[in-house]
Amino acid sequence: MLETHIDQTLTAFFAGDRRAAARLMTAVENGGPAAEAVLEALYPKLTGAPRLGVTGPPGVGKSTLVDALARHHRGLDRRVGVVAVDPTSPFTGGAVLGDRVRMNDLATDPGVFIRSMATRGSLGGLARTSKEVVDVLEAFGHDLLIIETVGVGQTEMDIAGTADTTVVVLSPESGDSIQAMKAGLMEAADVLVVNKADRPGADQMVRTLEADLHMRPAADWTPPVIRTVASSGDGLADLTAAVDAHHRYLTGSGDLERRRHARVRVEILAVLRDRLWRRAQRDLTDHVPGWTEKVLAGEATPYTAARAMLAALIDDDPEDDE
Ligand SMILES: Nc1nc2c(ncn2[C@@H]2O[C@H](COP(=O)(O)OP(=O)(O)O)[C@@H](O)[C@H]2O)c(=O)[nH]1
Ligand SMILES: [Mg+2]
Repeated sequence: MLETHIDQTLTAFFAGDRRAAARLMTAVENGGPAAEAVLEALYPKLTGAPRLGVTGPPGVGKSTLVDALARHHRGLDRRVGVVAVDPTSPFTGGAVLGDRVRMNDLATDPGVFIRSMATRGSLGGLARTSKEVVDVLEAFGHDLLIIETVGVGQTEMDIAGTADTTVVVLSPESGDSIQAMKAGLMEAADVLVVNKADRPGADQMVRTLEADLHMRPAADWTPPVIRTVASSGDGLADLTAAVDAHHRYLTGSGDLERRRHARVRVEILAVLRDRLWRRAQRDLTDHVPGWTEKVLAGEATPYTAARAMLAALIDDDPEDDE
């Protein structure tokens, strides 16, 4: 996006134009200098609105639950922004469709903004820029941000780093299939949900989870286990109450501030890493073949080569950075 376009789009965005919001999210997803310009302009407009992460294995009803939560908060006249991170389709490289098509009534509600993102090849989890996309939604004036991700492997930790409160969703059917990821999921959970409570096995699942929680060392916050039927809205009020209670706990204990502190720290390091990497790619690529020859000829090691290139990069005038 060109600079003049960025300025025009930002003006439209601050006037509440949804298409401008979508364009800014695309710019942010594409990364590079345009993304940085957008995020820098938005940063002062961040409100600190609560961020709710919803994660868990595929098929447990996360999207249905997120829809139901969004409707619930709309009923309280809150504006809701949703980022749904979907596994990348091997065929299109895009977010799996179908998921968002369901949200018909929400899609036409100006108080709700739903953005789907692909995971870009990583195994489920947060797309690298999803935090920045949430920033755009927050600066747009949403009162609540919800991030839905498929929980596999490292994701839970990612989402815990992005959200204030992480809701881990399971269903009676997830039983055995979740054993492998259960430890990670449970560790990330601030609130546990057994969705599809209309299905057999829900009570057993709740008991198992509660027993697992009792095995954990005592902590100031023990995740409550909530039963929901996302498709009918049963348990939604309990879930909202649990999330609110967790938010009060976070505020009262100082944890919210600590989490946000950690988030900014990670953010600074990520920006630094991106900038260093961009400069390295711009300024060092030409030197790599020469060093490769030297290493192969026994005149250098990969370590002396990297050290020399890094020293050259740092000695360069930082003013020529774009
Ligand atoms: N019986 C029942 N089905 C549900 C419930 N919640 C979601 N589903 C269904 O489960 C399937 C997967 O739901 P979805 O929200 O796409 O799951 P996700 O992959 O975790 O996002 C869909 O067919 C939903 O209609 C529930 O509480 N009870
Ligand atoms: Mg889903």
